[in-house]
Amino acid sequence: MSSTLRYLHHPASQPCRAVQQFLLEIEVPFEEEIIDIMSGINELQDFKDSHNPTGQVPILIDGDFTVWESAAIAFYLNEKFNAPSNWFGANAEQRARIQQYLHWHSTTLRRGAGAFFYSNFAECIWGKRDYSKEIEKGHMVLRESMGILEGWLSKTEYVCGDEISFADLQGVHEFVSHKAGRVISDSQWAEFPNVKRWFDMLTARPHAKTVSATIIEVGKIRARGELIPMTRKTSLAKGTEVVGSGTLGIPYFETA
Ligand SMILES: N[C@@H](CCC(=O)N[C@@H](CS)C(=O)NCC(=O)O)C(=O)O
Repeated sequence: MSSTLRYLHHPASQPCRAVQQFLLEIEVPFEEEIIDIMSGINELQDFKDSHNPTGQVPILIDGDFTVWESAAIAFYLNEKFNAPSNWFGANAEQRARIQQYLHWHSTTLRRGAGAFFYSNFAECIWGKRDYSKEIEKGHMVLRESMGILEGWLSKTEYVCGDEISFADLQGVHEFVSHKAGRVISDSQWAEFPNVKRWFDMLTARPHAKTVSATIIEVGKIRARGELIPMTRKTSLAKGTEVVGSGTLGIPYFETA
């Protein structure tokens, strides 16, 4: 007997959007539950005990089975619903390429999210402060990552070959936030023409547009100088700070 999948997520989150788009692309029905990470409800011990010890989203619940970490969720969906082979690879080499991307992604491009978080959300949590070191760190990681992506994308249409895979979704949603938050200037984009070509191609997909609508709106609000209401006092991009122990949920500015 199959139960309805529960997908716990937040539309401002890059890995959440990647998985949500994957669910839509492979046409798997799900019930969505938005977890208000702007309030920090996800950091409550109850939430961690029942859903994810890291307190992060996305999370997938399939009956008695709960899985978190976006790449693992997508892998599970791919296996369980026998998704078309382009998404996770048709043979050992393609599967390895996609895994290679996903591991690379989580330690590089994903870390560049600090450039978005500290230029768009930090002020909403801690007020106006000097976030330049964190923003600079994010930009450094982002620039290095874009260089690697440019190399891949100069040879193939998509990051892992000539067909779209989950790697593309994982990658492109980092850039959707950067674009929404005006993180990457036109001159930076011009240095990486293949990344730009790929970004434009991926974001033209109807499901990419659906899952990105909220963050684009959030970007417009911030561009007007208005704040997004956030009642939490901790970082929601843990691990991207320069000083502090964000992974323990300790507010950076009180521990620095
Ligand atoms: N490696 C994780 C990262 C998940 C992640 O960074 N989630 C963020 C949103 S983008 C989150 O839940 N932040 C809330 C918090 O840390 O309190 C994945 O790919 O699923």
